[in-house]
Amino acid sequence: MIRVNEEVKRALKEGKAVVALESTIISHGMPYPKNVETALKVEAEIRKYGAIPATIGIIDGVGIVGMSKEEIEEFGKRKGIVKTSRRDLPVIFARKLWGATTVATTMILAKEAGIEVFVTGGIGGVHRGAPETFDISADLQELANTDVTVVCAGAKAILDLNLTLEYLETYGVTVLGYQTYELADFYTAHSGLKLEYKIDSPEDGAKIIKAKRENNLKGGILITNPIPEQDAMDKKVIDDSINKAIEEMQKLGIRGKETTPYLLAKISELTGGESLESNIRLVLNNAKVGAQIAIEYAKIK
Ligand code: PSU
Ligand code: MN
Repeated sequence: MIRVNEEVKRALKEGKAVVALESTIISHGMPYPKNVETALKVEAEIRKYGAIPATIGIIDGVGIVGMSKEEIEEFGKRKGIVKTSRRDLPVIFARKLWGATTVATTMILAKEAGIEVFVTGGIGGVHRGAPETFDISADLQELANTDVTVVCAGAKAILDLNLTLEYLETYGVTVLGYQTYELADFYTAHSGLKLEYKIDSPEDGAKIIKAKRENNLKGGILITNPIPEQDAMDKKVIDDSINKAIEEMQKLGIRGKETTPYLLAKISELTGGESLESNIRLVLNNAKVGAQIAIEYAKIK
């Protein structure tokens, strides 16, 4: 049920660096046309460092690994694309629907295609209030089980980051701070939460990926790369907006898979678009680091 584009197929066969990208960030994470512009810029950034991008999504029930420019454009505009996590996949495949892949399903399809490194903005995690709502992103279970390295700016700040780290620890996910011991906080660099490990360079990261794979230590690796200081938001401004957005969401009774898209859009509205700009910058910054790690990994694997 997957189709890998020719360029990506060739690169994988020759052992070159390929970087997977998700499509939920396009269809549900950002408004049109910024979503498409960003997706294409991220691809260009990955190429700039010498790796091949492979944006992943599901078209008419077929998992596409390496969408064309036209397909990305369509993902940015089309209504009714289903946000697809692991539980949704069989339905999307059987009914030949369009599915936007989340971190979880992008990992599944990347693994299937043989891609190790995947770049996104922020992963899903344990939501605030999860002890009551049980809302824990399926992304975390996927990281526990699927052999892909995810480069991100931490878990989205709308979450409970402390509980997210606890969950990752319990499920044996290797978490590495990129040039820092502090967990990145999506819109800002500082969550105040300490990580066990930092990597100093892409080579350093590649060696750890290799060690995990060589020793058959099943599961994902999470590399958290903080947003550059000049692109980060003011902590107080973003925290206030997040709290307001969560309050609003509870009033409206929004739950489940709608939570994350609602909050991202609402926070952007409350910050006058500033959070969206930060989101775009942090993804581009992750693309740079992810491409470099993929290149170093391709050299030693
Ligand atoms: N990162 C972003 N924007 C997004 C997402 C991540 O910068 O929209 C998406 C990812 O696809 C992630 C999903 O898997 O949000 C998490 O959704 P949930 O909390 O429902 O699992
Ligand atoms: Mn959820």
